[in-house]
Amino acid sequence: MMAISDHVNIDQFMAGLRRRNPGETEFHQAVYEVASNVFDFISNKEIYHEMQILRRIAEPDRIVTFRVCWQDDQGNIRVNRGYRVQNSNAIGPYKGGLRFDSSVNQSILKFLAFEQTFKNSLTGLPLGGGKGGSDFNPKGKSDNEIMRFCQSFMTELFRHIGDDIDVPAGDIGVGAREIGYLFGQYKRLTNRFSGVLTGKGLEFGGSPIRKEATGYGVVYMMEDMLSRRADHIEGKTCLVSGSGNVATYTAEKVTDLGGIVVTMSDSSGFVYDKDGIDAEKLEFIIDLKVNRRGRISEYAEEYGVPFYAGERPWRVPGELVFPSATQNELNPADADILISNGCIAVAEGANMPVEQKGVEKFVAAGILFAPSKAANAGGVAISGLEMSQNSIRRTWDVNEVHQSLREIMHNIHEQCVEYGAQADSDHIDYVKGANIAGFIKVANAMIAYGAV
Ligand code: NDP
Ligand code: 2IT
Repeated sequence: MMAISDHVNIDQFMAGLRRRNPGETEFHQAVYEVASNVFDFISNKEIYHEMQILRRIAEPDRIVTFRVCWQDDQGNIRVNRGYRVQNSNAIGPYKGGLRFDSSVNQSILKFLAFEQTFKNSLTGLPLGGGKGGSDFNPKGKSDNEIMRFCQSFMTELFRHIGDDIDVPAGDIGVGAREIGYLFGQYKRLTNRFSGVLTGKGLEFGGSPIRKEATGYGVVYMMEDMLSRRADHIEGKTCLVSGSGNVATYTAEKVTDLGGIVVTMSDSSGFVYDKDGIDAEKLEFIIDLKVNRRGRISEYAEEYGVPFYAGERPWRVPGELVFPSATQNELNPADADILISNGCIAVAEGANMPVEQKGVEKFVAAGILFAPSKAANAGGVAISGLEMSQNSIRRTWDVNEVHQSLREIMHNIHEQCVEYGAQADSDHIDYVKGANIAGFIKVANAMIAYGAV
């Protein structure tokens, strides 16, 4: 057996990872963030070194890529690339969303599948980690084009998934409409009605609260962090970015709890409504984004508030910050501005929305900072409960599922507190807590399996 001092250090580990995965910057970023905590934690735990646990989690079990050929409304043949990254099924079937966005590439999906592995572990449910999607750009496509694309995508993907194998769900560009088309095609190809996808419509096996779960969960995480400091959301000015699934239900729950959401955004800019985006205005946004697939600038026209084209909301003063659009949407300079404008807490709704150096600034400033793998785990948690309901062929009551979401988020908060507690202060390092708590369960399962 190697002596501990012979093990690679984090710089050597990262150099190897970069060499094996050239150009995959998002993947490097996500692995580094976990490794920087895990290396410390395992420094005196020989078995994790001996079994090469982190090295193995950072090498996906498999990656499937495939051509997705479809016809647009003009009859043109179009070609996109489909992917499924099956990162780890150490503690359950691969589980994670599908993203349809022109930016999708292997690096982004590997980072998301890697993160998902730890996030799913934090939920306490038997869920492995995966992610998939396509560089297909849904913007401006007709309903029929979306349907044809989804059918073609599933015509290859169906070979690689299954209710006990790999269970995809939504992510950017994949919502209820796309899940309906994907599930319809899976059922047609296999003649099986199973829980192979989550986020399904309530009429065909979907779970109550799944639609709301990610956003609500993010706010519950924020509530728990604040309540540890005897503080609360009520009366606080809140900045939300994005106007999709996560952002919308984050805004809804913040408003329910008495917070004031003053910004929302999309990929073209942000709106600033100093009076607050209340429940009625949020209905407008849901209709705009889900039904009419319009631009957030239309909100500014409707309510006579400013729209800032090409900008993100981070220079608006706010106490609570919920980045809920996409990765790396908040940089270290934004973090400086937010800190100097009185921000007290950040909960990441999107996956890895804050750049690593931005995270370090928030943590160093003593800002409460809930990383995505903890804060946005409510969505996949309710996906896990959707799988349970599908397995027993029952649908649970909405209140029961909602209560479970609350408990799961509370439990995630407690795990972060346990593993993120600082020896010399009362401050919790939620980033460290989430990384270590998420790692342990996966790592111990892998040790039990031996070298596989
Ligand atoms: P949606 O597609 O519903 O919404 C995405 C939102 O983000 C839209 O407002 C979109 O604007 C905006 N956006 C997308 N890309 C960019 C960009 N490059 N710059 C600025 N804005 C952008 O996706 P979700 O709400 O589902 O996902 C948002 C984030 O949350 C992602 O990081 C996702 O991985 C994460 N997440 C999602 C979960 C879920 O259950 N859905 C669970 C956990 C995390 P536009 O309308 O212009 O495209
Ligand atoms: O990033 C995520 O956790 C999701 N997109 C949800 C995954 C899921 O399987 O519900």
